Amino acid sequence: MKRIGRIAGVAAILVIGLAIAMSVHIAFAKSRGGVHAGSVATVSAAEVKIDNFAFTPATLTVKAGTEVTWINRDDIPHTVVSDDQAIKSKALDTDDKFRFTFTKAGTYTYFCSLHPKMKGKVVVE
Ligand SMILES: [Cu+2]
Repeated sequence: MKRIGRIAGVAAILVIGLAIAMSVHIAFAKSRGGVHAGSVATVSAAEVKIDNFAFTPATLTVKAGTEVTWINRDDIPHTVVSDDQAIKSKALDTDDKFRFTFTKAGTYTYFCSLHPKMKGKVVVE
């Protein structure tokens, strides 16, 4: 429980930090006469849930530049490892997240190294 409390604390600090950074950025952009095209990067995001020994959605289709977050909603650890090992998470405990930004189009198949029957796919357009 102690460890979970510490992780939650760190996560809260990160979220608060991000919120401050974003509001500062927006305030700065406004002070310059509004947000013009290109001043704020368009970041798209997608999420894959890990639950009951499965990745959901099993096939995720995103645009290049998308940050994908895997979140483990299972009560046992899982990993996210691409077939070519280029993407490799640590063991994710319950509610742990793993993020990867896909910059190149292609089909990325992955699995859980702890339970190799768990497979998923990200299609980057
Ligand atoms: Cu697993």
